[in-house]
Amino acid sequence: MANVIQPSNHVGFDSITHQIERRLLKRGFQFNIMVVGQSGLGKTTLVNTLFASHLADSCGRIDPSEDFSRTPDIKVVSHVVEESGVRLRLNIIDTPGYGDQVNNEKCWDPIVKYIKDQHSQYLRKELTAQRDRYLPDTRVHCVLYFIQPTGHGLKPIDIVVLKKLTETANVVPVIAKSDSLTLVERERFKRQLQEEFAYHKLRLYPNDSYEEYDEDDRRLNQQIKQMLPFAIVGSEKLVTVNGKEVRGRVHRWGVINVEDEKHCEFPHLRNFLISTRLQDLIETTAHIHYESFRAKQLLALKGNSAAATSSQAQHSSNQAGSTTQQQQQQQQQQQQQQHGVQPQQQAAAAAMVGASSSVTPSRSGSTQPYSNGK
Ligand SMILES: Nc1nc2c(ncn2[C@@H]2O[C@H](COP(=O)(O)OP(=O)(O)OP(=O)(O)O)[C@@H](O)[C@H]2O)c(=O)[nH]1
Ligand SMILES: [Mg+2]
Repeated sequence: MANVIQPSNHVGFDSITHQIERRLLKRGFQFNIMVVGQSGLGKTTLVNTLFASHLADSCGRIDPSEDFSRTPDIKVVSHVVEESGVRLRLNIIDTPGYGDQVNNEKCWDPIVKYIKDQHSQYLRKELTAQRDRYLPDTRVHCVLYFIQPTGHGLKPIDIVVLKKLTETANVVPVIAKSDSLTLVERERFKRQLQEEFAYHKLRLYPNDSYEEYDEDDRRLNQQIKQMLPFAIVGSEKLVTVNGKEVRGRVHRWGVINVEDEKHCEFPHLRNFLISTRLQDLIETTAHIHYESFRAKQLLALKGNSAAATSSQAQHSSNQAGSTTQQQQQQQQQQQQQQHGVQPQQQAAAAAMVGASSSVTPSRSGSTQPYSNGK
């Protein structure tokens, strides 16, 4: 490694961080977050609680005469939030709850497809000849996965959906509506879920395999893993507690203050998502999930073009083979005229020529594109 030289006078290149900061502030940041889980677990409500503003319509039924109105399709709400001059473009992807149909097979497919579609859109833009300097990023940076507060561990549908989601995105699990659990139940449920995550080998966020993580990052990741899944409570309603307006849920016996960490872990989740891991979620999406998608797609593309070239080669070799076949037949006819060979024997010989001529070129056709690509 080159020697590090300390200049004797101030040169000024230490201002590069400010220069980068100014450029980044001008450009702004993009964060895409998705909420996934079974019906009625408070996904839409949490989205609005998280960013302290009404961003999506919650679908709870207020008037009994109304129909149950649920989030019907995948809905993307875009907002720009600004704090101390930092502009954050926020895409919130609210998904319809699943799991309450008679047949729940593949009900999560549209959600997984949405995530993959964003990756393929980005890849397409990246591969165009004249691409934009900054590609619009719609890749899902974080999936908040809602677990029902049953106290009995994961349901089979949770395991299936979590497996699918963790293959394509950063997944952060949360215990929904945790106000229905006592503190002891909540802790026990959390430990049980952590054991199940390990047993089913679910690669949840944070993923230690990311090579950019140093010792400190890995230590922090261990602490985060101990806290997952966050036991949250959501509410859009403002209530007055000690003369202060807070987001909370009013019960006969008192008020749950969503913002109070003694009541629930919503403040931990918000702190984790927005204050400490926002950049890491964006970066790991690009470097782990998108990279693996990109590599798979490009290898498949290469494989397809190799197959196409090989079949083309085979086709032309077959043509060459049939020409040879015709020549052979003519020769044999001449021989027959000379030596009196039977027509059946002639046909068998022609077939053999055809077969052998089709094998040889196809071998070279399939290997060539790979060596070209190297
Ligand atoms: N007790 C309790 N109720 C909640 C909580 N969060 C939301 N709710 C209520 O649960 C009901 C459903 O909330 P939504 O946010 O519409 O649920 P959802 O998961 O978006 O539902 P779908 O779109 O149908 O999947 C509403 O009446 C909410 O007020 C919570 O943390 N605790
Ligand atoms: Mg909803």
